[in-house]
Order: sequence, then C-alpha cells, then structure tokens
Amino acid sequence: MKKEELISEIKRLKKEKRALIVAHYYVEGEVQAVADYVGDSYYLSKICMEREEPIIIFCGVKFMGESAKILNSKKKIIMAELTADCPMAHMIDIEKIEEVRNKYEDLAVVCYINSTAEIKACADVVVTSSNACDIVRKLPQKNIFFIPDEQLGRYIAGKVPQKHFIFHNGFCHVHTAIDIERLKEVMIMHPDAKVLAHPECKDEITRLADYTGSTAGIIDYATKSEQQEFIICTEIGIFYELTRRNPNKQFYSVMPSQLCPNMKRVDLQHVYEALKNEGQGVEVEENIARKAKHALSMMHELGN
Ligand code: CIZ
Ligand code: SF4
Repeated sequence: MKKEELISEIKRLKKEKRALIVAHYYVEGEVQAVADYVGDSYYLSKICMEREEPIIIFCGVKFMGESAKILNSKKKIIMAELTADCPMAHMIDIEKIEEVRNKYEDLAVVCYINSTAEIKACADVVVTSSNACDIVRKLPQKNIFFIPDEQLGRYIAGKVPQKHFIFHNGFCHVHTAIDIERLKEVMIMHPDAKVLAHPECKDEITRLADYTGSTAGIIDYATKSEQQEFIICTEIGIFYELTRRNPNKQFYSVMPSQLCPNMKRVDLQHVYEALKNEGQGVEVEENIARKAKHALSMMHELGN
C-alpha cells in the first residue's frame, strides 16, 4: 500500500473500531502524525486511564505498553510493534533489589518507568524524568535506591541533596553516546543556541546544558523561549514535535547516533496491521500487575 493509502486506512479503521492511537515523542514523525495523542510516558499513561476507547494502539516500546495495561486491565492494549523494547528496562534484576533492601533500613526503591513490569512490582514508586525530583522529595524514606538508570539517578540526587542515594549501573545507549567534545564543536558552530538535554545523558553533558528535563520539558522550554536556536541532546524523534510547534526556530542535533533503534521499529505499516488484525494484546501476569499497579499509582498520586 502507498503511504497515503495506509494513512487513510488507519484513520478509517480507527473510527470503525473505536480505537485510540498513542505515540511517544521518539517514534517516527509520520507515526506521531497519525496518533490521537503524542507525549512522554507519564502523559501517555494518564491518557490511557482517562480515555474511554476500549482498544489502544501503543506506538512506543514494551515497558510503555505494559504500564498502560497495568493501569487499564479492562482495555485491550496492542503494541504497534511487539519487538520494540528498551534495553535499559532489563538492566537490573530482582536479586539486586533484594540485596539492597536487606542492607538498608528506611529505604525506598524508586524505579524509573523504563523498566519491566516485574521490576516495577518490586518498587515502592515509579517515576519518569518529568516527575522524579518532585516525587523523591515527597518520599518519607531517607535512603533512595534509584533503578535502573544511573545518569537520571545522579541528576535527581543533585537536585534532592537531603536524601541519600544508592545508584545502579543501568544506562541508555542512545543518550550516553552523546559526546561532550562533539557537543562543544556544535556549540561553537551555533554560539547563540541554547543547549537542551535529557537527564539520561552523561552528567558532563547536563552540566553544560542551559536546561535539562524530560522530552515534554524540553519541548515546553523551546516553545516558551525567546531564543531562536537550540541544540538538542535527546532522541531525534522529538524534532517532529519541536518543529511542528516552532516552525520558525532552528533545532540542531549533536550526532547522527541520537536515534533509538527500538523506537524506530514502529512504522505506519505496523500501526495499520495492529489496527486491522488486533494482534495479541499486552498481557501482564496478575500478581505482578497488582504490585506494579501500586507503584505506578503512587507515581500518579505523588506526581500530581
Ligand atoms: O518518560 C519518557 O517518556 C521517556 C522515556 C523519556 C522522556 O523524558 O520523556
Ligand atoms: Fe530505552 Fe534509550 Fe530507547 Fe529510551 S532512547 S527507549 S531509554 S534505549
């Protein structure tokens, strides 16, 4: 099918089946363009709870679809592309969490949303990069075991010095590959540009940045800013929304590797097939879902 045909079929099927399409900022622009809602994982998990549609097509990676399913057990959540997964989500295991729990009293296990349902089930609270600082500040516990992303953990620790942090060594290969020397070169090429970075980047990058925050935070900053040029240190899927909202501003990437191969697996053909065939929905084992739901609901409670 030609692209135009695919797009009109997606629109037709969506209406016919009363389905909702949600997409993360990191998927291809043409996929974001057919979605009803585009956002970060916190926003999308909220949308999935608020909307009535019984079928949701999720354009993103597995942990996002799992979170949506856990919060909406009655709805059918279908991943547009089943194999799209985030390596960081698998960088910690349950044994490690138990080891730290046994070692510290007065401990909260704070789990970045980029993790599997099994791991969320062992956590006290889930966070995203848009609400992590606020939530950690509100926790009664003194000790915080932040999993799985070390960079985000260290970034939050800098903002919430009253807590004692224990870090894990998880990382995002896309964000940590953004190179400081290359960033400095791009800054010289565009001396008026503001540097906007995601906290999954190395701290040498976030230290240089004018603003560090989630994808939603980066888009908001660039949109409200008087500045005309920005150097963007996160996945390049975000350029679609940045330029859609700010057609007259200039956005520069740092390097060609700012591309998440898993997010980029989702294409229009996959969205069409997911809608047409309503393939297997996301399933999370009941016991895991119940515990993970508690940690996700804590996020919604404390994040508001
Ligand atoms: O929380 C998300 O959606 C991710 C993975 C990135 C971000 O900062 O929005
Ligand atoms: Fe995972 Fe990094 Fe891809 Fe986000 S950009 S889904 S953290 S690998």
